This record gives sequence, structure tokens and C-alpha cells, in this order.
Amino acid sequence: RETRAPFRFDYERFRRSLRHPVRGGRSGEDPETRARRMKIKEMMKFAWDNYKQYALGKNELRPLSKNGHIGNMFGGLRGATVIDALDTLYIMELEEEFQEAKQWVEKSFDLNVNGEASLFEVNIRYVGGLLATYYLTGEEVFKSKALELGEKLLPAFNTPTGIPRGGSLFSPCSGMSWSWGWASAGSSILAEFGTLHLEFLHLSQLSGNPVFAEKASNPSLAFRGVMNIRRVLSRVEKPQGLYPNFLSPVTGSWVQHHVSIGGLGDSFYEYLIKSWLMSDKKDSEAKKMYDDALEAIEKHLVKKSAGGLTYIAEWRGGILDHKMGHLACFSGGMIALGAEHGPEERRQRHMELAAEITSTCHESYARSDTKLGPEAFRFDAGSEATATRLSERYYILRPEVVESYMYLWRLTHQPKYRHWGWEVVQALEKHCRVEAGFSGIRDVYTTTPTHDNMQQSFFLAETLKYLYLLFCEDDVLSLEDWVFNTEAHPLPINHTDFRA
Ligand code: DMJ
Repeated sequence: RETRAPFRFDYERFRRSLRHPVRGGRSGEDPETRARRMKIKEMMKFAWDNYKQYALGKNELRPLSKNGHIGNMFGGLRGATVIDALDTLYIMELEEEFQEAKQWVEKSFDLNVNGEASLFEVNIRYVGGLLATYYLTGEEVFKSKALELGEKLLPAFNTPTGIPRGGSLFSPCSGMSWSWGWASAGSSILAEFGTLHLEFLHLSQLSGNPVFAEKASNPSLAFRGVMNIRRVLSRVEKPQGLYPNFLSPVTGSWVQHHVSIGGLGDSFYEYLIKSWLMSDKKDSEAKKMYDDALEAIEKHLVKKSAGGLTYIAEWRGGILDHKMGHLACFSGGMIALGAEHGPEERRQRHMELAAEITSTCHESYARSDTKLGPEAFRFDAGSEATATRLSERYYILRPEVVESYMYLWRLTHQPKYRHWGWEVVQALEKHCRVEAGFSGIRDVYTTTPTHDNMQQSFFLAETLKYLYLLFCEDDVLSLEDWVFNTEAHPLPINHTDFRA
């Protein structure tokens, strides 16, 4: 055990450093915007109430069979929907419901569990959700649970390179790590080991313990924190400047050359630009890595379809796959957020690219019968922004498209983004709302879709939160104070110019 001086995070000082209040109504707004926001709040209450009634303590609600789902992603941890919903309930001022969720955390959230958990999923949903709720409310229980859970994840970093494996084996007394064999044949996934930085830096800041960010000072502890991941990535050669999706945690070299800004790659890029923003623009290494990666993506992956739609293709050993996943649609928002801070020529180019990608993602919704978008859409064999394979026609309540609408709205104030967001609200109500919650659908191209009987926890964490923020004033969870982790949990920017 390391012995360290007692440490106390000064929460009051942190709250004084914020430039804007975090929530609350504003006077003088137009009644239609308010009514739309209230409708989204009602959807959140409906999603939560049904989860509470039929599945409290399970990971997700099954809204057709009216029971709970546990799954195998969280290694014995329970209550994924509670933790993912906490900050959304708080922001929407659903006070009673927030207290219900908090009470579950205090009384029933058990961290002494057995099982194999995904490091990535536990980090973005549980650690991110707990940290955000602590920063918003100052309630110690959220901080202590986040820190306790963070420590349980550290064994995953115990590899020859310090690049964490995909999973952690929870057990009350020992920690081990493993890789999702079925997904990556023993290699680590870029979007998984590249999506830890924001949360782990906050774990170090809140605990006063550098182990999450940097190597432990006690040499008997083998863990190297998230800063080491960058070091490994900067050494390895990148084909055409691109980052492939699979890396060996043993040798530190790429395992195969598949590049994607959608699934397997996505949030790695997101965390680079957000690390820079969260550091109050001090982390220039992250900014440079982001700029270089985006330049390579622009050069090799950004394409225009015959019908004039801009999209980001996938790359397999030099050959392009003209496909965009729903997951890749977060990139409109990310590129807009990053564009804000560059020189004028680059800013304009990136804002245009962000708007074009977001518009393409909107087309993938507009061209379906339900007005919801498929899991993946293609630009080949005469198809434009539509799914061509039966297996890619489903919609599981994902947030990425409304996430981009929210950023583009905040950064441009063009009314179309609110219109498009409202179209999604109406489609969700029409096709996904069932008697006991919201459900994904199996085919967006039929107006009598079959439901998948699953209310994903990210629907409460992200989809409804981003929709709500789209109809809020800009100073509610202002982009000047907060960055959203990849599960839409807000983490504060470390304002370095603040004087108490
Ligand atoms: C969420 O858990 C996160 O947004 C993650 O980055 C990607 N997948 C889901 C939502 O689609």
C-alpha cells in the first residue's frame, strides 16, 4: 500500500470556478421551445418510472415483457440504468426521481461483486455517471463510489505495455484482467483503451492519487495510468497517419489495419479533443494528436457520394468500405467542437465538414419510413444513406445523431437542428414508446416495426439528455464549463485562470 498525505478535494472552490449555473429555467424564452423541452422531460420521467417499477436494480428495462435485463457487460455490477440516469434526472429537475436513484446508490449499489466486466463500459457509464453526479451535486456518496470502482479497474492496466486489456475481473479480494476474446482475439480496441483519459484524470484529481493518470510512485505497483497510453501510441507507426482499431497490449503494435471513425475507433478521437478542452486548452499533445488524426481522416476517408452527400468511409488495409455506422454520426458534433478553436480557414472548413456530415446523418433518418436511422448506411450499388443489408436496419435508441444536432445547434444556432431534433422526438414517440417504456426497433424501414424489448441505459444518459439540451439555453451545462464524456456525462473543465 502507498502511504500518502490525507487529501480533500475542495468542492466549494470548484463550484465557484464555474462560469454558469448548471441548470434552471431562463426568463423570456419562447413558449414552443419550453413546451418541447417539457415534452422531453416527460419522456425521461416515463422511461425512469417504468424502469423503477419493473427493473430497478437490474441493468436495463425490458419494456415489453416488463422485467429487467442483466447482460454480461458489467461483470456483476447492477443498476446501469440508475447510474446512467442520475445526472439527466438532476439536470431536468426531476427531483423526486433523482432522490429515488440516489437512494438506490446509497442502499443497494454493491461494488463487491464477482464477474467479468468491460473496462470501457464500466468506465464510461458507471465511473462517468458517478463522477458527473458528484460534480453536479457535491454529494460525497457519488465520489466515494467512483473512486472505489476506479481502483477496481486498475488491474486491467497490468500488461507488458501498460495498454489495458478490454476487461477487468471483479472479485472481492483480487484483481485480474482479460481481453474480450470474441471481439478482438486478445488485442485491445482503440475506442476502449482510448476512452479512459477524461474519467481517469478526474479520479486522480478527486483522490489526490496519481495512479489513475500516471505510474504509481511505489514501484511494487505495476500499473501505469492513462498518460502512458499516449506514449505507446506516439511510438507506433501509423499507416498514412491513421490509427487502426486493434493493438496488441503485449507488443504495442497494431494487430490489423482496419480504421473507423465509427465503432471500435470512435471515442478515441473524441477523447483527444475533449482532453485538450478539459485541460483548459493546456494539453497540447492531445490537440496535436487530434489535429493530425483528423487531417489523415480528411485526406483518406472523407468522401462525397454521387448525390452530393459527404460521409466518412471505413478503411481496411488501404481499401475503402463506403459505409457509415450510426455510431460514426457523433463525429459531426466532435468536428464542430474542435473547429471552434482553430485558425479561421481551418475553422470554416471543419465547420462545413461537421455540418455536411450531420446533414448526411439526418438524411439516413429522413430516408427511412419511421424517420429513425439504421445501425449502418451505405453509399454503394446505387444506395445513398440507406441500409442495404437486413442485419443493419435496426435502431436501438442510439444518441449519436441527436448528439451532433445539439453541438451544431449550440455552435451555429441554425433552427434546422432544433427542427431535426423535434422530428426525432416525434418518431420516438410514434415507433419506440410502448406501454412500459421505450424500446428499440428491428427495422426502421417499416411503419409497423417489431420492438426489440430493450430500453438501453444510454437512452436515458445520452439520447434524452442531448434532446433536452437542444431545447435549453446555452448556459445550461455550458460548453465553457463542461465536456461530456462519451456517455454524455458532464465532466468539468479545469479552469486554470480561476482565482478563489
Ligand atoms: C454509448 O454507450 C456511448 O455513446 C459509446 O461511446 C458508444 N455506444 C453507446 C451509444 O450508442
